[in-house]
Amino acid sequence: MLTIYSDKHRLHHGTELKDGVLKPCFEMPGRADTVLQRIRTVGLGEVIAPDHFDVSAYARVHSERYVRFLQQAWANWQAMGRQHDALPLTWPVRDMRTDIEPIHIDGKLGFYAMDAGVPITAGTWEAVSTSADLALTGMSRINAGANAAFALCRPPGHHAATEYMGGYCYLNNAAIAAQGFIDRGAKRVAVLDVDYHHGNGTQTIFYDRSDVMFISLHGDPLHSYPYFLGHKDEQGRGEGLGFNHNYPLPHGTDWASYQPALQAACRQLIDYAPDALVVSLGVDTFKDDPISQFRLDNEDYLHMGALLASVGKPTLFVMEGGYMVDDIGINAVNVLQGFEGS
Ligand code: OKP
Ligand code: ZN
Repeated sequence: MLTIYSDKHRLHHGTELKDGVLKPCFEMPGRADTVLQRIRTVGLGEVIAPDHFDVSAYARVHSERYVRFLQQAWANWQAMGRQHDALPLTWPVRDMRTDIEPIHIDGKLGFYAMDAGVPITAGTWEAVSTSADLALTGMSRINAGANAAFALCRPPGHHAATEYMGGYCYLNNAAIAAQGFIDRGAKRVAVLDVDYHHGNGTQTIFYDRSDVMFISLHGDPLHSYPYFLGHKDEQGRGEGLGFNHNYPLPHGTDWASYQPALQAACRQLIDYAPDALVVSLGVDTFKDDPISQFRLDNEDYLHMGALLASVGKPTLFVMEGGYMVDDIGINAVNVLQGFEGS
């Protein structure tokens, strides 16, 4: 399988507010390095650099003012004489106003963020725009006839919505790629999100649409981040009603209880008959993941890949989460090898 990768992910490495303490993010450069190393070890296939895309491709699913904010946030932060990572601290909850964008950078950060897990640093824009380009390059290769591709994205994207970042995510790589397929003539595209965390950003972006189906298997939001979206009764709205499917699963879910949910999701994908499938591939469902609560084991990811292949559609894999750095390479590449039937 073709992999799209860039070293530019290393430009982004920051701190997050976790358990009341500012710590290095679990989402760190070593993650992508480990996956790339595994790809080379097993000889998965060619590894290519991304093509460059215009920001207008990102603005197909994000607002223009949000993309501009991401581009300018570090400069605005630095202009205040600050040197540490830019992090939000004040949010417009419930009855506060969201119709006026603040001018002060602290106001902008809260306005465009859902949590304090999204540090903006000097290299963040370069890394996140390149990450989106990886997904777009994979999309364009599949559009040109490839059966599958793996965009080794870092930072991940599935928590980022039209106008906000969150949970290590800035630009929604999977959504940008799905929209890319539509913009090149696809009638229907499906996004299947197997990351441990609900893909709130992707769901929200396509919630009113029937041309992009979203299906997510994830830790029940009653107990797991992102807490405020991902319940079963979220099925889409208007035109999009019936084109959003959530499978919230309990703590301790292992392959025996995960497999039937994935099977059901694959049946829905087959019935929908999309022109292309985008898989938001998080492997934080692993038993030893430091921030998640499922119990999948290394070889379960081979079965996951085989099940995804049974959908029988051109498939773009987009890297999302997975924080047990020692195993992220084995687990992610097992999905790709399982998909290829090896
Ligand atoms: C990202 B992905 C607040 C952020 C809490 C939540 C984990 C984000 C997971 N400080 N972190 O879905 O793997
Ligand atoms: Zn995750």
